[in-house]
Amino acid sequence: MSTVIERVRAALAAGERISDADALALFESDDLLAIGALAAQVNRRKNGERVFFNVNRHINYTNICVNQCRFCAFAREAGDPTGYAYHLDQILCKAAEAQAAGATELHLVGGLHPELPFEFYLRMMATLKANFPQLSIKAFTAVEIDYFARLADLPVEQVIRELKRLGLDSTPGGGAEILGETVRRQICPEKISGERWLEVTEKLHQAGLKSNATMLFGHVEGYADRVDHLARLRALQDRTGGFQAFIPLAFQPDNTRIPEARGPGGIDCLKTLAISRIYLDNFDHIKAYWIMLGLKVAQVALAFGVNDLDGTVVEEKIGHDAGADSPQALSKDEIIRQIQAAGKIAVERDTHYQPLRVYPAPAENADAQTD
Ligand code: V47
Repeated sequence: MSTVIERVRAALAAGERISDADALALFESDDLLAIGALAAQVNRRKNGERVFFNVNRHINYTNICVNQCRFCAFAREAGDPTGYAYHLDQILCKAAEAQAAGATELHLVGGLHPELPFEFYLRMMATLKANFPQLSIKAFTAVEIDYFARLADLPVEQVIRELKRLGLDSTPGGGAEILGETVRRQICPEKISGERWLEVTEKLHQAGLKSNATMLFGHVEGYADRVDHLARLRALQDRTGGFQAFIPLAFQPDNTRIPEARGPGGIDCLKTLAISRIYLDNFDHIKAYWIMLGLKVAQVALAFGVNDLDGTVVEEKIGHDAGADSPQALSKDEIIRQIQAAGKIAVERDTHYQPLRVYPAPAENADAQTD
């Protein structure tokens, strides 16, 4: 009988996608290096030796949230003294800093604030775009978009249309957590269902916006839940082609309400990234979000099928409130150094993965080349 590694190798050689059963068998396999080698091969065919990064800035405009997800150490209930909501000028100030630091993208997400009206988000979008037309605005998860629609009593399609008209360029992949309902009920019972997350995401794609997809792993879910999550994403991507990157998010347990979970170890992180690369044959980009993985695991992941080391980030709260021990920010030089030290070619990208600048290995890199 063939092992799963042989079956997957044969499927990949024949240009076939792997089955859910084989994805599950990969998760259950201990052969991390063989899985990694297969993922690296798939990635090399798609992306060669290039690894993308971007110069971005995260802005978490509020931590006040009507949902109290058990995995989240960032959210605060209204009235909590440690709750905050940035004024528009604070957001503009951070955007100005980002632009001055050479950022090409703003990543804006926040809690579901009970009082801010939809007009606030429209004004935020319009003002950011008017003041910083060169910055690409990646903002609002499918969960927030659904919330805005309910707040304003508008169809989701109209919410998306208005945000896009005012400057929304793409959306991040948060809020997906684990899409299956059994786990979702345990870790985030008040959040929109996995079905709804997929439905809103499909509408974003239909409106011409690209988005990402995440998966929060290493808490109460099992391997079958991860495979089910990946299967739903692969099916949606078959229909829309609207996903740019898949980002597995390693659960950080501190200050959360999942006391039984400790977060994934390095082997689980690498295996999950590698299997995602192999299974999600219709995703071009697998991103190592170093904030949650830790920089060392994120760098090693570049040999396990990953082709995006995300960005400079600058101000991260969601992972650090939950105990992430990664730095708050990375400089562009440090990201390039990490990628080059992994034997790869660092490529600064824009939001849509257009190369902006290529940094080959140091020996050939007397001067960075422009693509
Ligand atoms: O949706 C919350 C996750 C997400 C914890 O699209 C946690 O490019 C780990 O989506 N441990 C927000 N994760 C972050 C996110 C993201 C990050 C980077 C890039 C992109 C992108 C998207 O963070 C939430 C949730 O799934 N999260 N709490 C925690 N304790």
